[in-house]
Amino acid sequence: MTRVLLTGFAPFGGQQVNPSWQAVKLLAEAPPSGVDATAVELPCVFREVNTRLRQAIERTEPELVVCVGQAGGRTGLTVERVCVNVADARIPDNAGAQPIDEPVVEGGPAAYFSSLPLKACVAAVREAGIPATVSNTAGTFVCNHVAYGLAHLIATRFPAVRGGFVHVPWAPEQVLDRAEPSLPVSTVAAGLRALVVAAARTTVDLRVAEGATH
Ligand code: PCA
Repeated sequence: MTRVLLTGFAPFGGQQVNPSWQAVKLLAEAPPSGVDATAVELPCVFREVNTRLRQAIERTEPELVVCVGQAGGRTGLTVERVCVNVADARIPDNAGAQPIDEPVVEGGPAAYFSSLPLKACVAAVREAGIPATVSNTAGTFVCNHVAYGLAHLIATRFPAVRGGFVHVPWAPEQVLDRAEPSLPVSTVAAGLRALVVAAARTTVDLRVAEGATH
C-alpha cells in the first residue's frame, strides 16, 4: 500500500465551491487499489495553510503528497513543475490578507522543483482520456504558497516524501453563464486517480518534451 495525502482547497474569490476539494474527496472515497488515500481540505488563507499542511503530513505519514487547487481558465489538469518563494496576491485570501512580494519562507531558496514524475503523471492522465499538461507557473497566490510550503517541508523535514501540486479547471457549475473551459469534478477525480497511480509507481520519469516556448 502507498499512503497518499491529497489536499484540496476551500472555495475562494466569491465562489460557492472549489473543484479541487470536491475532486480529492471523491478520489479518497474510492481510491485505486494499492493506495491508502486521505483527503484534507486546506483553507485559502496564506498564514494558515502551511501549518495545516504540516499537521496533515504529521498525522497521516504519507509517502506521496498531491496538493490540488482550482485554476479557473485552464483547460485540463496542469501538473506544476515549479513553485517560487514569493506571495503576490491580486485578490485577498479568505482572511482578507493580500501580501505583496513577501517570501513564503524567509531566507528560503528562490524556487523548488516538484518531486512528482511530471511527464509520467501527464501521460497517465491523458491515457485516461483527460487533458493534461505540465505547467511552469503555479502563480503567486495561495496555491503557490502551499506548493512551496510542501517542497520546503520535503527538503527540510520529510526527505522520504515525494509530492507536488496540480491545478484543475473550473467545474461546469462555476461557468454556466460564461464562455470558460470547465471539467466535471468526476472527470478531474478520474484524472487525479491516474496521476496518483503513476506517481506511486514511477521511479524514473519519462524523458519526453512537455516544455513551453513562451
Ligand atoms: N486556487 C488558488 C488558491 C486556492 C485554489 O484552489 C490558487 O491557484 O492560488
